[in-house]
Amino acid sequence: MRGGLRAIGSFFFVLFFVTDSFAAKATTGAGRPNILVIVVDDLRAKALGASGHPFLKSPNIDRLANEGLIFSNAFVTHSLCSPSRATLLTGLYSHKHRVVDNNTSLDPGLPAVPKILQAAGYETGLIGKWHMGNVEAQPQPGFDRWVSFSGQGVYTDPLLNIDGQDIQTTGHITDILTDYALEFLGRDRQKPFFLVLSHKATHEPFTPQKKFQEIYANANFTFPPTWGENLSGKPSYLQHHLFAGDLKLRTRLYYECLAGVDESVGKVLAKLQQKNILDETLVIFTSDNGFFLGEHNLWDKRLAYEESIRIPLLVRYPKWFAAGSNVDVFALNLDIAPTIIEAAGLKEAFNMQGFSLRKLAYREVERNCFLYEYFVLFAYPNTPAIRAIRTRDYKYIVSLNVNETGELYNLSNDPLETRNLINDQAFSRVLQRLRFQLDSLRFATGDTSVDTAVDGQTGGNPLQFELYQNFPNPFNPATTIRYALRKTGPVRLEIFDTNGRKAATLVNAVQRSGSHTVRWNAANQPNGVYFYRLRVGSLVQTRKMILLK
Ligand SMILES: [Ca+2]
Repeated sequence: MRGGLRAIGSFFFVLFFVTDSFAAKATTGAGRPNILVIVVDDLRAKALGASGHPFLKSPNIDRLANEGLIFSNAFVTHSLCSPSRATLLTGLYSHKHRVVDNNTSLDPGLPAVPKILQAAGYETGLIGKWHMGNVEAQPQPGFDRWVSFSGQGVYTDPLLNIDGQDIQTTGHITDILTDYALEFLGRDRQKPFFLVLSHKATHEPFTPQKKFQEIYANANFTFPPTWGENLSGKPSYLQHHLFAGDLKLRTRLYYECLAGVDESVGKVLAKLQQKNILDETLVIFTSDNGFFLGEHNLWDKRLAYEESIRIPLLVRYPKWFAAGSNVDVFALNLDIAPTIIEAAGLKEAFNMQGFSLRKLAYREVERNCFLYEYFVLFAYPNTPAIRAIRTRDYKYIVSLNVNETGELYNLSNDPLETRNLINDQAFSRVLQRLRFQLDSLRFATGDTSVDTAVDGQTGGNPLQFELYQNFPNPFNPATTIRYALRKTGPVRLEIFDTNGRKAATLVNAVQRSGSHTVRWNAANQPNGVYFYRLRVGSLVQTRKMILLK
Protein backbone atom coordinates (compact mmCIF):
# COMPACT_ATOMS: atom_id res chain seq x y z
CA MET A 1 0.00 0.00 0.00
CA ARG A 2 2.80 2.35 0.95
CA GLY A 3 4.55 1.61 -2.34
CA GLY A 4 1.33 2.45 -4.15
CA LEU A 5 1.12 5.83 -2.48
CA ARG A 6 4.73 6.58 -3.33
CA ALA A 7 4.01 5.66 -6.89
CA ILE A 8 1.02 7.98 -7.02
CA GLY A 9 3.23 10.77 -5.80
CA SER A 10 5.73 10.06 -8.53
CA PHE A 11 2.96 10.03 -11.15
CA PHE A 12 2.15 13.62 -10.63
CA PHE A 13 5.77 14.58 -10.59
CA VAL A 14 6.50 12.72 -13.79
CA LEU A 15 3.32 13.85 -15.47
CA PHE A 16 4.65 17.35 -16.00
CA PHE A 17 7.78 16.62 -17.91
CA VAL A 18 6.33 13.63 -19.72
CA THR A 19 3.49 15.83 -20.95
CA ASP A 20 6.05 18.37 -22.12
CA SER A 21 8.05 15.81 -24.04
CA PHE A 22 4.86 14.47 -25.63
CA ALA A 23 3.87 17.97 -26.69
CA ALA A 24 7.21 18.23 -28.47
CA LYS A 25 6.62 14.91 -30.23
CA ALA A 26 3.11 15.90 -31.20
CA THR A 27 4.41 18.85 -33.18
CA THR A 28 6.63 16.53 -35.18
CA GLY A 29 3.67 14.45 -36.19
CA ALA A 30 4.17 11.49 -33.85
CA GLY A 31 0.54 11.46 -32.79
CA ARG A 32 -1.25 8.23 -32.14
CA PRO A 33 0.56 5.42 -30.37
CA ASN A 34 0.91 1.86 -31.53
CA ILE A 35 -1.03 -0.50 -29.28
CA LEU A 36 0.10 -3.99 -28.33
CA VAL A 37 -2.01 -6.16 -26.04
CA ILE A 38 -0.40 -9.39 -24.86
CA VAL A 39 -2.95 -11.81 -23.41
CA VAL A 40 -1.84 -14.95 -21.60
CA ASP A 41 -4.37 -17.72 -21.05
CA ASP A 42 -5.26 -18.62 -17.45
CA LEU A 43 -2.31 -16.73 -15.94
CA ARG A 44 -2.96 -15.90 -12.31
CA ALA A 45 -1.87 -12.59 -10.85
CA LYS A 46 0.72 -14.06 -8.51
CA ALA A 47 2.52 -16.10 -11.17
CA LEU A 48 5.05 -13.40 -11.97
CA GLY A 49 8.40 -12.38 -10.57
CA ALA A 50 7.01 -8.82 -10.51
CA SER A 51 4.21 -10.01 -8.22
CA GLY A 52 6.73 -11.24 -5.69
CA HIS A 53 6.69 -14.94 -6.51
CA PRO A 54 9.28 -16.75 -4.37
CA PHE A 55 11.06 -18.68 -7.15
CA LEU A 56 9.35 -18.15 -10.49
CA LYS A 57 11.38 -15.98 -12.87
CA SER A 58 9.80 -13.73 -15.50
CA PRO A 59 12.44 -11.07 -16.20
CA ASN A 60 10.99 -9.89 -19.51
CA ILE A 61 7.46 -9.52 -18.21
CA ASP A 62 8.89 -7.89 -15.09
CA ARG A 63 10.57 -5.39 -17.38
CA LEU A 64 7.12 -4.06 -18.27
CA ALA A 65 6.54 -3.42 -14.57
CA ASN A 66 9.99 -1.92 -14.08
CA GLU A 67 9.54 0.42 -17.03
CA GLY A 68 5.82 0.97 -16.56
CA LEU A 69 2.95 0.47 -14.17
CA ILE A 70 1.67 -2.61 -12.40
CA PHE A 71 -1.95 -2.67 -11.29
CA SER A 72 -1.70 -4.71 -8.11
CA ASN A 73 -5.49 -5.03 -7.73
CA ALA A 74 -6.57 -6.15 -11.20
CA PHE A 75 -9.54 -8.47 -11.69
CA VAL A 76 -11.76 -10.00 -14.33
CA THR A 77 -15.51 -9.56 -14.13
CA HIS A 78 -16.05 -13.12 -15.43
CA SER A 79 -13.36 -15.77 -14.92
CA LEU A 80 -13.63 -17.73 -18.14
CA CYS A 81 -11.81 -17.61 -21.50
CA SER A 82 -14.34 -16.44 -24.07
CA PRO A 83 -16.41 -14.06 -21.92
CA SER A 84 -13.29 -12.35 -20.67
CA ARG A 85 -11.86 -11.98 -24.18
CA ALA A 86 -15.12 -10.46 -25.38
CA THR A 87 -14.99 -8.04 -22.46
CA LEU A 88 -11.41 -7.10 -23.28
CA LEU A 89 -12.40 -6.13 -26.82
CA THR A 90 -15.74 -4.44 -26.06
CA GLY A 91 -15.41 -2.92 -22.59
CA LEU A 92 -18.74 -4.57 -21.73
CA TYR A 93 -19.83 -7.02 -19.04
CA SER A 94 -20.70 -10.51 -20.26
CA HIS A 95 -24.39 -9.89 -19.71
CA LYS A 96 -24.06 -7.02 -22.21
CA HIS A 97 -21.88 -8.56 -24.94
CA ARG A 98 -23.65 -11.90 -24.40
CA VAL A 99 -20.58 -14.11 -24.84
CA VAL A 100 -21.55 -15.79 -21.58
CA ASP A 101 -19.96 -19.17 -22.37
CA ASN A 102 -17.17 -20.64 -24.49
CA ASN A 103 -19.42 -21.35 -27.49
CA THR A 104 -21.03 -18.02 -28.29
CA SER A 105 -19.69 -15.84 -31.10
CA LEU A 106 -19.05 -12.16 -30.55
CA ASP A 107 -21.92 -10.18 -32.08
CA PRO A 108 -20.35 -8.49 -35.14
CA GLY A 109 -22.71 -5.56 -34.60
CA LEU A 110 -21.11 -4.61 -31.29
CA PRO A 111 -18.57 -1.80 -31.27
CA ALA A 112 -15.35 -3.72 -30.59
CA VAL A 113 -11.86 -2.29 -30.44
CA PRO A 114 -10.50 -3.96 -33.63
CA LYS A 115 -13.26 -2.51 -35.80
CA ILE A 116 -13.10 0.87 -34.09
CA LEU A 117 -9.35 1.19 -34.55
CA GLN A 118 -9.40 -0.16 -38.09
CA ALA A 119 -11.97 2.48 -38.99
CA ALA A 120 -9.80 5.09 -37.27
CA GLY A 121 -6.85 4.27 -39.50
CA TYR A 122 -4.97 1.64 -37.50
CA GLU A 123 -3.44 -1.46 -39.04
CA THR A 124 -4.93 -4.20 -36.89
CA GLY A 125 -3.91 -7.77 -36.16
CA LEU A 126 -4.83 -10.77 -34.06
CA ILE A 127 -2.14 -13.37 -33.55
CA GLY A 128 -3.16 -16.30 -31.39
CA LYS A 129 -6.22 -17.44 -29.54
CA TRP A 130 -9.61 -15.97 -30.45
CA HIS A 131 -11.83 -18.63 -28.93
CA MET A 132 -15.25 -17.14 -29.31
CA GLY A 133 -17.90 -19.21 -31.05
CA ASN A 134 -17.43 -22.48 -32.88
CA VAL A 135 -16.23 -21.23 -36.27
CA GLU A 136 -13.66 -18.85 -34.92
CA ALA A 137 -10.60 -20.01 -36.83
CA GLN A 138 -11.80 -17.81 -39.68
CA PRO A 139 -10.80 -14.12 -39.76
CA GLN A 140 -13.11 -11.95 -37.68
CA PRO A 141 -14.31 -8.40 -38.42
CA GLY A 142 -11.84 -5.61 -37.77
CA PHE A 143 -8.55 -7.41 -38.34
CA ASP A 144 -6.20 -6.68 -41.25
CA ARG A 145 -3.94 -9.52 -40.16
CA TRP A 146 -5.29 -12.79 -38.79
CA VAL A 147 -3.25 -15.69 -37.41
CA SER A 148 -5.47 -17.88 -35.28
CA PHE A 149 -6.84 -21.37 -34.70
CA SER A 150 -10.02 -23.12 -33.70
CA GLY A 151 -11.09 -23.14 -30.05
CA GLN A 152 -8.36 -23.91 -27.55
CA GLY A 153 -5.89 -24.96 -30.24
CA VAL A 154 -2.98 -27.31 -29.53
CA TYR A 155 0.52 -26.73 -28.22
CA THR A 156 2.40 -28.81 -30.77
CA ASP A 157 2.30 -28.48 -34.57
CA PRO A 158 -0.84 -26.32 -34.61
CA LEU A 159 -3.08 -25.95 -37.65
CA LEU A 160 -3.39 -22.20 -38.08
CA ASN A 161 -5.72 -20.02 -40.09
CA ILE A 162 -3.66 -17.26 -41.64
CA ASP A 163 -5.74 -14.56 -43.27
CA GLY A 164 -8.36 -17.14 -44.22
CA GLN A 165 -6.00 -19.92 -45.31
CA ASP A 166 -5.48 -23.08 -43.25
CA ILE A 167 -1.75 -23.61 -42.78
CA GLN A 168 -0.23 -26.61 -41.02
CA THR A 169 2.74 -25.47 -38.92
CA THR A 170 5.38 -27.37 -36.97
CA GLY A 171 6.83 -26.55 -33.58
CA HIS A 172 5.60 -25.17 -30.25
CA ILE A 173 2.76 -22.72 -30.50
CA THR A 174 4.37 -20.09 -28.27
CA ASP A 175 7.38 -19.93 -30.62
CA ILE A 176 5.19 -19.92 -33.72
CA LEU A 177 2.88 -17.14 -32.53
CA THR A 178 5.87 -15.10 -31.42
CA ASP A 179 7.47 -15.37 -34.87
CA TYR A 180 4.26 -14.19 -36.53
CA ALA A 181 4.07 -11.30 -34.06
CA LEU A 182 7.67 -10.29 -34.78
CA GLU A 183 6.92 -10.30 -38.50
CA PHE A 184 3.89 -8.05 -37.94
CA LEU A 185 5.78 -5.68 -35.63
CA GLY A 186 8.77 -5.53 -37.97
CA ARG A 187 6.78 -4.26 -40.95
CA ASP A 188 7.42 -0.78 -42.24
CA ARG A 189 4.16 1.09 -42.20
CA GLN A 190 2.73 4.59 -42.27
CA LYS A 191 -0.20 3.79 -39.99
CA PRO A 192 0.00 3.04 -36.28
CA PHE A 193 -0.74 -0.60 -35.44
CA PHE A 194 -3.01 -2.40 -33.02
CA LEU A 195 -1.93 -5.96 -32.30
CA VAL A 196 -3.41 -8.53 -29.93
CA LEU A 197 -0.87 -11.27 -29.25
CA SER A 198 -2.98 -13.88 -27.58
CA HIS A 199 -1.05 -16.88 -26.30
CA LYS A 200 -2.35 -20.40 -25.90
CA ALA A 201 -0.03 -20.76 -22.93
CA THR A 202 -0.47 -21.12 -20.01
CA HIS A 203 -3.74 -23.06 -20.50
CA GLU A 204 -4.01 -26.75 -19.68
CA PRO A 205 -2.65 -29.25 -20.66
CA PHE A 206 0.49 -27.39 -19.57
CA THR A 207 3.08 -28.13 -22.24
CA PRO A 208 6.30 -26.15 -21.90
CA GLN A 209 8.80 -25.91 -24.73
CA LYS A 210 11.57 -28.50 -24.46
CA LYS A 211 14.14 -25.91 -23.44
CA PHE A 212 12.03 -24.94 -20.41
CA GLN A 213 11.09 -28.41 -19.25
CA GLU A 214 12.17 -29.10 -15.67
CA ILE A 215 13.68 -25.63 -15.12
CA TYR A 216 11.74 -25.58 -11.83
CA ALA A 217 12.28 -29.25 -10.99
CA ASN A 218 14.35 -28.32 -7.96
CA ALA A 219 12.40 -25.24 -6.93
CA ASN A 220 11.22 -24.97 -3.35
CA PHE A 221 7.54 -25.82 -3.93
CA THR A 222 5.20 -25.24 -1.00
CA PHE A 223 1.51 -26.03 -0.73
CA PRO A 224 -0.74 -22.97 -0.51
CA PRO A 225 -1.84 -22.02 3.03
CA THR A 226 -5.46 -22.94 2.29
CA TRP A 227 -4.58 -26.40 0.94
CA GLY A 228 -6.42 -28.91 3.11
CA GLU A 229 -9.02 -26.34 4.19
CA ASN A 230 -12.27 -27.67 5.64
CA LEU A 231 -14.92 -26.50 3.14
CA SER A 232 -17.95 -27.49 5.21
CA GLY A 233 -19.15 -23.90 5.65
CA LYS A 234 -18.98 -23.22 1.93
CA PRO A 235 -21.27 -24.15 -0.99
CA SER A 236 -21.38 -27.82 -1.92
CA TYR A 237 -20.69 -27.12 -5.60
CA LEU A 238 -17.03 -26.51 -4.67
CA GLN A 239 -16.75 -30.30 -4.50
CA HIS A 240 -16.83 -30.32 -8.31
CA HIS A 241 -13.70 -28.16 -8.43
CA LEU A 242 -11.44 -30.11 -6.10
CA PHE A 243 -7.92 -30.82 -7.29
CA ALA A 244 -6.83 -34.42 -7.65
CA GLY A 245 -3.34 -35.46 -8.67
CA ASP A 246 0.22 -34.27 -8.20
CA LEU A 247 -0.12 -30.59 -7.30
CA LYS A 248 3.60 -29.98 -7.27
CA LEU A 249 4.03 -31.38 -10.78
CA ARG A 250 1.07 -29.55 -12.27
CA THR A 251 2.14 -26.28 -10.69
CA ARG A 252 5.66 -26.71 -11.99
CA LEU A 253 4.48 -27.40 -15.54
CA TYR A 254 2.28 -24.31 -15.40
CA TYR A 255 5.23 -22.14 -14.44
CA GLU A 256 7.48 -23.75 -17.04
CA CYS A 257 4.85 -22.99 -19.65
CA LEU A 258 5.03 -19.35 -18.61
CA ALA A 259 8.78 -19.31 -19.23
CA GLY A 260 8.05 -19.50 -22.97
CA VAL A 261 5.67 -16.56 -22.75
CA ASP A 262 8.30 -14.59 -20.87
CA GLU A 263 10.84 -15.28 -23.59
CA SER A 264 8.26 -14.18 -26.15
CA VAL A 265 7.69 -10.88 -24.32
CA GLY A 266 11.46 -10.30 -24.37
CA LYS A 267 11.61 -10.82 -28.14
CA VAL A 268 8.63 -8.58 -28.78
CA LEU A 269 10.02 -5.73 -26.66
CA ALA A 270 13.40 -6.10 -28.36
CA LYS A 271 11.72 -5.83 -31.76
CA LEU A 272 9.91 -2.64 -30.73
CA GLN A 273 13.17 -1.24 -29.41
CA GLN A 274 15.01 -2.19 -32.57
CA LYS A 275 12.34 -0.39 -34.60
CA ASN A 276 12.75 2.58 -32.27
CA ILE A 277 9.03 2.60 -31.46
CA LEU A 278 8.96 1.12 -27.96
CA ASP A 279 8.13 4.38 -26.18
CA GLU A 280 5.48 5.24 -28.76
CA THR A 281 3.75 1.93 -28.15
CA LEU A 282 1.14 1.33 -25.46
CA VAL A 283 1.97 -2.17 -24.22
CA ILE A 284 -0.62 -3.93 -22.08
CA PHE A 285 0.17 -7.33 -20.58
CA THR A 286 -2.65 -9.30 -18.99
CA SER A 287 -4.54 -12.59 -18.78
CA ASP A 288 -8.12 -13.64 -19.46
CA ASN A 289 -8.64 -15.10 -15.98
CA GLY A 290 -6.86 -16.24 -12.86
CA PHE A 291 -6.30 -19.83 -11.78
CA PHE A 292 -6.42 -21.93 -8.62
CA LEU A 293 -3.28 -23.89 -7.85
CA GLY A 294 -4.67 -25.82 -4.89
CA GLU A 295 -6.00 -22.89 -2.85
CA HIS A 296 -9.08 -24.09 -0.90
CA ASN A 297 -8.21 -27.52 -2.44
CA LEU A 298 -9.44 -26.11 -5.75
CA TRP A 299 -8.31 -26.18 -9.35
CA ASP A 300 -9.33 -24.27 -12.48
CA LYS A 301 -11.12 -20.88 -12.33
CA ARG A 302 -14.82 -19.75 -12.69
CA LEU A 303 -15.42 -19.23 -8.97
CA ALA A 304 -15.39 -15.80 -7.35
CA TYR A 305 -12.45 -16.36 -4.99
CA GLU A 306 -9.39 -14.16 -5.34
CA GLU A 307 -7.11 -16.66 -7.11
CA SER A 308 -9.69 -17.10 -9.86
CA ILE A 309 -10.61 -13.46 -10.45
CA ARG A 310 -7.26 -11.70 -9.97
CA ILE A 311 -5.19 -11.17 -13.11
CA PRO A 312 -1.81 -9.66 -13.85
CA LEU A 313 -2.11 -6.22 -15.46
CA LEU A 314 1.03 -4.36 -16.51
CA VAL A 315 1.10 -1.29 -18.72
CA ARG A 316 4.17 0.24 -20.31
CA TYR A 317 3.53 3.64 -21.82
CA PRO A 318 5.95 6.37 -20.71
CA LYS A 319 3.65 9.09 -21.94
CA TRP A 320 1.23 8.12 -19.16
CA PHE A 321 3.07 6.17 -16.51
CA ALA A 322 6.42 6.60 -14.79
CA ALA A 323 8.79 3.66 -14.73
CA GLY A 324 8.42 1.37 -11.75
CA SER A 325 4.99 2.61 -10.64
CA ASN A 326 2.27 0.58 -9.02
CA VAL A 327 -1.26 1.43 -7.99
CA ASP A 328 -3.77 -0.46 -5.93
CA VAL A 329 -6.99 0.91 -7.44
CA PHE A 330 -9.50 -1.67 -8.64
CA ALA A 331 -8.64 -2.23 -12.31
CA LEU A 332 -10.77 -4.60 -14.40
CA ASN A 333 -10.55 -6.36 -17.76
CA LEU A 334 -13.52 -4.11 -18.51
CA ASP A 335 -11.09 -1.16 -18.53
CA ILE A 336 -8.73 -2.29 -21.28
CA ALA A 337 -10.94 -1.32 -24.22
CA PRO A 338 -11.67 2.20 -22.87
CA THR A 339 -7.93 2.60 -22.24
CA ILE A 340 -7.13 1.75 -25.85
CA ILE A 341 -9.85 4.08 -27.11
CA GLU A 342 -8.41 6.94 -25.06
CA ALA A 343 -4.82 6.22 -26.11
CA ALA A 344 -5.89 6.24 -29.76
CA GLY A 345 -7.28 9.74 -29.22
CA LEU A 346 -10.89 8.83 -29.96
CA LYS A 347 -13.53 10.96 -28.31
CA GLU A 348 -16.45 8.54 -28.59
CA ALA A 349 -17.05 6.31 -25.54
CA PHE A 350 -19.03 3.61 -27.42
CA ASN A 351 -21.15 2.98 -24.30
CA MET A 352 -18.34 0.97 -22.77
CA GLN A 353 -18.80 0.07 -19.11
CA GLY A 354 -15.19 0.32 -17.96
CA PHE A 355 -12.90 3.25 -17.28
CA SER A 356 -9.61 4.21 -18.88
CA LEU A 357 -6.75 2.79 -16.81
CA ARG A 358 -5.06 6.16 -17.06
CA LYS A 359 -8.04 7.84 -15.44
CA LEU A 360 -8.17 5.17 -12.74
CA ALA A 361 -4.44 5.43 -12.00
CA TYR A 362 -4.62 9.20 -11.74
CA ARG A 363 -7.81 8.92 -9.68
CA GLU A 364 -9.78 10.99 -12.12
CA VAL A 365 -12.44 8.33 -11.65
CA GLU A 366 -13.05 6.19 -8.62
CA ARG A 367 -14.19 2.59 -8.25
CA ASN A 368 -14.93 1.30 -4.77
CA CYS A 369 -16.50 -2.02 -5.70
CA PHE A 370 -17.28 -4.15 -8.71
CA LEU A 371 -19.63 -6.84 -9.94
CA TYR A 372 -18.44 -10.37 -10.67
CA GLU A 373 -20.55 -12.74 -12.75
CA TYR A 374 -20.51 -16.32 -13.94
CA PHE A 375 -23.09 -18.10 -16.09
CA VAL A 376 -24.09 -21.76 -16.21
CA LEU A 377 -22.29 -23.68 -18.95
CA PHE A 378 -23.73 -26.66 -20.73
CA ALA A 379 -20.40 -28.46 -20.33
CA TYR A 380 -20.12 -27.61 -16.59
CA PRO A 381 -23.65 -27.94 -15.24
CA ASN A 382 -22.43 -28.41 -11.67
CA THR A 383 -21.10 -24.88 -11.41
CA PRO A 384 -24.09 -22.58 -10.86
CA ALA A 385 -24.61 -19.05 -12.08
CA ILE A 386 -22.73 -16.80 -9.67
CA ARG A 387 -22.88 -13.14 -8.82
CA ALA A 388 -20.55 -11.45 -6.38
CA ILE A 389 -19.65 -8.01 -5.20
CA ARG A 390 -16.12 -7.20 -4.10
CA THR A 391 -15.44 -4.07 -2.11
CA ARG A 392 -12.17 -3.01 -0.44
CA ASP A 393 -13.09 -4.89 2.71
CA TYR A 394 -15.69 -7.51 1.82
CA LYS A 395 -16.81 -10.02 -0.74
CA TYR A 396 -20.36 -11.31 -0.96
CA ILE A 397 -21.03 -14.28 -3.28
CA VAL A 398 -24.38 -15.80 -4.28
CA SER A 399 -25.34 -18.59 -6.64
CA LEU A 400 -28.47 -17.82 -8.61
CA ASN A 401 -29.97 -21.03 -9.84
CA VAL A 402 -29.35 -23.45 -6.98
CA ASN A 403 -30.27 -23.57 -3.34
CA GLU A 404 -26.78 -23.06 -1.88
CA THR A 405 -25.39 -21.00 0.93
CA GLY A 406 -24.23 -17.50 0.10
CA GLU A 407 -20.76 -16.42 1.20
CA LEU A 408 -19.47 -13.37 3.00
CA TYR A 409 -15.76 -12.75 3.59
CA ASN A 410 -14.11 -10.00 5.57
CA LEU A 411 -11.11 -9.46 3.30
CA SER A 412 -9.44 -6.98 5.61
CA ASN A 413 -8.72 -9.66 8.22
CA ASP A 414 -9.35 -12.81 6.18
CA PRO A 415 -7.75 -12.14 2.78
CA LEU A 416 -7.54 -15.87 2.03
CA GLU A 417 -11.34 -16.18 2.29
CA THR A 418 -11.39 -19.01 4.80
CA ARG A 419 -14.21 -17.93 7.17
CA ASN A 420 -17.68 -17.67 5.66
CA LEU A 421 -19.51 -15.06 7.75
CA ILE A 422 -22.86 -15.36 6.00
CA ASN A 423 -24.60 -16.60 9.16
CA ASP A 424 -22.66 -14.41 11.60
CA GLN A 425 -25.12 -11.99 13.23
CA ALA A 426 -22.34 -9.49 13.86
CA PHE A 427 -22.19 -8.95 10.08
CA SER A 428 -25.91 -8.85 9.34
CA ARG A 429 -25.89 -5.13 8.59
CA VAL A 430 -22.80 -5.48 6.40
CA LEU A 431 -24.55 -8.28 4.57
CA GLN A 432 -27.69 -6.23 4.12
CA ARG A 433 -25.66 -3.38 2.65
CA LEU A 434 -23.73 -5.68 0.31
CA ARG A 435 -26.93 -7.30 -0.95
CA PHE A 436 -28.32 -3.89 -1.74
CA GLN A 437 -25.04 -2.86 -3.42
CA LEU A 438 -24.97 -6.03 -5.50
CA ASP A 439 -28.56 -5.51 -6.63
CA SER A 440 -27.72 -1.90 -7.44
CA LEU A 441 -24.62 -2.85 -9.44
CA ARG A 442 -26.58 -5.44 -11.38
CA PHE A 443 -29.31 -2.95 -12.12
CA ALA A 444 -26.88 -0.16 -13.04
CA THR A 445 -24.91 -2.36 -15.44
CA GLY A 446 -28.00 -3.89 -17.01
CA ASP A 447 -27.64 -7.35 -15.51
CA THR A 448 -31.34 -8.08 -15.60
CA SER A 449 -31.16 -10.67 -18.32
CA VAL A 450 -33.96 -13.12 -17.88
CA ASP A 451 -31.97 -16.27 -18.42
CA THR A 452 -29.45 -15.64 -15.70
CA ALA A 453 -31.37 -14.30 -12.78
CA VAL A 454 -33.86 -17.10 -12.52
CA ASP A 455 -32.98 -20.47 -13.90
CA GLY A 456 -30.77 -20.34 -16.93
CA GLN A 457 -33.67 -20.83 -19.32
CA THR A 458 -34.91 -18.34 -21.79
CA GLY A 459 -37.24 -17.97 -24.72
CA GLY A 460 -40.47 -19.86 -25.19
CA ASN A 461 -42.66 -20.32 -28.20
CA PRO A 462 -44.78 -17.21 -28.89
CA LEU A 463 -47.14 -19.38 -30.88
CA GLN A 464 -48.17 -21.13 -27.68
CA PHE A 465 -48.29 -18.28 -25.18
CA GLU A 466 -47.30 -14.66 -24.67
CA LEU A 467 -46.17 -12.97 -21.47
CA TYR A 468 -46.88 -9.22 -21.57
CA GLN A 469 -45.12 -6.38 -19.79
CA ASN A 470 -46.59 -5.75 -16.35
CA PHE A 471 -48.33 -2.46 -15.61
CA PRO A 472 -47.45 -0.12 -14.07
CA ASN A 473 -43.70 -0.69 -14.07
CA PRO A 474 -42.12 0.60 -11.84
CA PHE A 475 -44.96 0.06 -9.42
CA ASN A 476 -46.06 0.83 -5.88
CA PRO A 477 -47.27 -1.32 -4.21
CA ALA A 478 -49.14 -3.56 -6.69
CA THR A 479 -48.84 -4.41 -10.34
CA THR A 480 -50.83 -6.29 -12.94
CA ILE A 481 -49.35 -9.07 -15.04
CA ARG A 482 -51.09 -10.21 -18.21
CA TYR A 483 -50.50 -13.17 -20.47
CA ALA A 484 -52.27 -15.06 -23.20
CA LEU A 485 -52.46 -18.81 -23.79
CA ARG A 486 -53.11 -20.33 -27.20
CA LYS A 487 -54.31 -23.58 -25.73
CA THR A 488 -55.42 -24.98 -22.41
CA GLY A 489 -52.61 -26.35 -20.26
CA PRO A 490 -50.68 -26.34 -16.98
CA VAL A 491 -49.43 -22.86 -16.05
CA ARG A 492 -47.09 -21.61 -13.35
CA LEU A 493 -46.50 -17.90 -12.77
CA GLU A 494 -43.80 -17.07 -10.20
CA ILE A 495 -41.88 -14.04 -8.96
CA PHE A 496 -38.15 -14.05 -8.19
CA ASP A 497 -35.76 -11.46 -6.86
CA THR A 498 -32.41 -10.74 -8.54
CA ASN A 499 -30.69 -13.42 -6.52
CA GLY A 500 -33.09 -16.05 -7.78
CA ARG A 501 -35.06 -16.37 -4.53
CA LYS A 502 -38.73 -16.98 -5.08
CA ALA A 503 -40.86 -14.14 -3.77
CA ALA A 504 -44.30 -15.47 -4.73
CA THR A 505 -46.21 -18.12 -6.68
CA LEU A 506 -49.18 -16.39 -8.31
CA VAL A 507 -50.56 -19.21 -10.45
CA ASN A 508 -50.03 -22.95 -10.35
CA ALA A 509 -52.96 -24.55 -12.16
CA VAL A 510 -54.36 -25.76 -15.45
CA GLN A 511 -55.77 -22.75 -17.26
CA ARG A 512 -57.91 -22.28 -20.35
CA SER A 513 -56.73 -20.69 -23.54
CA GLY A 514 -57.23 -16.95 -23.79
CA SER A 515 -56.08 -13.84 -21.90
CA HIS A 516 -55.36 -13.88 -18.18
CA THR A 517 -54.74 -11.09 -15.72
CA VAL A 518 -53.05 -11.50 -12.32
CA ARG A 519 -52.40 -8.85 -9.72
CA TRP A 520 -49.36 -8.98 -7.42
CA ASN A 521 -49.50 -7.01 -4.23
CA ALA A 522 -45.93 -6.47 -3.06
CA ALA A 523 -46.58 -4.28 -0.03
CA ASN A 524 -44.40 -6.50 2.16
CA GLN A 525 -41.54 -6.91 -0.32
CA PRO A 526 -38.38 -4.78 -0.31
CA ASN A 527 -37.76 -2.38 -3.17
CA GLY A 528 -35.74 -3.64 -6.07
CA VAL A 529 -35.72 -5.53 -9.33
CA TYR A 530 -37.86 -8.65 -9.68
CA PHE A 531 -38.52 -11.14 -12.41
CA TYR A 532 -41.80 -12.82 -13.21
CA ARG A 533 -41.61 -16.14 -14.92
CA LEU A 534 -44.38 -17.87 -16.82
CA ARG A 535 -43.93 -21.58 -17.34
CA VAL A 536 -46.34 -23.38 -19.68
CA GLY A 537 -45.46 -27.05 -19.88
CA SER A 538 -41.72 -27.10 -20.59
CA LEU A 539 -41.60 -23.59 -22.08
CA VAL A 540 -40.64 -20.48 -20.15
CA GLN A 541 -40.80 -16.73 -20.59
CA THR A 542 -39.47 -14.22 -18.08
CA ARG A 543 -39.70 -10.46 -17.72
CA LYS A 544 -38.27 -7.83 -15.44
CA MET A 545 -40.12 -5.41 -13.19
CA ILE A 546 -39.22 -2.83 -10.58
CA LEU A 547 -40.77 -2.27 -7.18
CA LEU A 548 -40.33 1.31 -6.02
CA LYS A 549 -42.17 2.40 -2.89
CA1 LIG B 1 -8.54 -18.61 -19.97
